[in-house]
Amino acid sequence: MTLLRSISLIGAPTDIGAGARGASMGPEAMRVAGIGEALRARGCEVQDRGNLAGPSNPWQPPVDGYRHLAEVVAWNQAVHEAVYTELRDGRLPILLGGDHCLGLGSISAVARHCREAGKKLRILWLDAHADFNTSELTPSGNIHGMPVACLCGFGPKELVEIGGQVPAINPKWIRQIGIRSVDEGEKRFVHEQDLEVFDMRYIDEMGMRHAMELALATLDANTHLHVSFDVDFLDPDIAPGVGTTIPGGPTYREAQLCMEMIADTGRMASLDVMELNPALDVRNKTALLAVDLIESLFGKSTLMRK
Ligand code: HAR
Ligand code: MN
Ligand code: MN
Ligand code: MN
Repeated sequence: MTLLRSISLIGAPTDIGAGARGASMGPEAMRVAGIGEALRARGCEVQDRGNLAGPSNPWQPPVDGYRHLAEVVAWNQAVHEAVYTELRDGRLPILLGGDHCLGLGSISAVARHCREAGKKLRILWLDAHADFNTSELTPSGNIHGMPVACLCGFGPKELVEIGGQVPAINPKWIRQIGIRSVDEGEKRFVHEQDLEVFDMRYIDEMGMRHAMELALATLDANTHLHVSFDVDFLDPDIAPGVGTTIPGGPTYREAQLCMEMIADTGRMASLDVMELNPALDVRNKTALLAVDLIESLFGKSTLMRK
């Protein structure tokens, strides 16, 4: 197991791309839930870089299919630089969101790092949503529903160009897990671009184990595995603290297995923890659950098996 053990926590306190206010409080809720201490207890060296700064949320309606585009660009530029710097220094960045529009800044930085380091990139997108909308397809204009499309080159110039190279990634590098809410036009686009999706129907029929075996099948020793964990991936019964709850998500055990199988690969080299909304949580339980699952991502249960 060659897990990177030098970790940098990066807070991105904004809900600029979301349809509900409150994900801006996510980074602090994760700290209060003990993310730093939990990782140190796993033997990691942890630096908390504090919070990035960016524009406040003006709470305006969409313009030409995008809400808050200029502010989303500014936040993503800050995230891109911060994540890129940590990777360049050989560290494992954990981005504490913040809404999922910031996956664009984070993953474009990871892609840039992989290009320079000659690494193969695989992205696990754990989410109830495909986040594959464009300004024509979106029902809301909320950019947290668009980061995957932007990474694949479909979006406004200012966003798709953040990592330097357009597109930042190839759709073939992505595996989506837990998907159960996709808009009509978005669905067609997911098929058109041939995203590899293990939706809840697949997980119901084949089980989390089989889904993850396939999702992780093409990793090799030269692979950088990025995990983008949208907390709304989890069933709302166990994780109510998100802005867009969708019933029928993975149970506690299914989510643990998913994280454990990722840990077993030893290839995870960067992580986003997104969409946690403390304003909608109950006594910080969703943040505590996220910390518990992140411990598994860093191998907490491995000693029990081997
Ligand atoms: N698909 C819907 C939209 O585009 C909802 C997107 C919600 N996205 C997140 N992140 N919460 O996954 O508006
Ligand atoms: Mn590296
Ligand atoms: Mn998402
Ligand atoms: Mn989501």
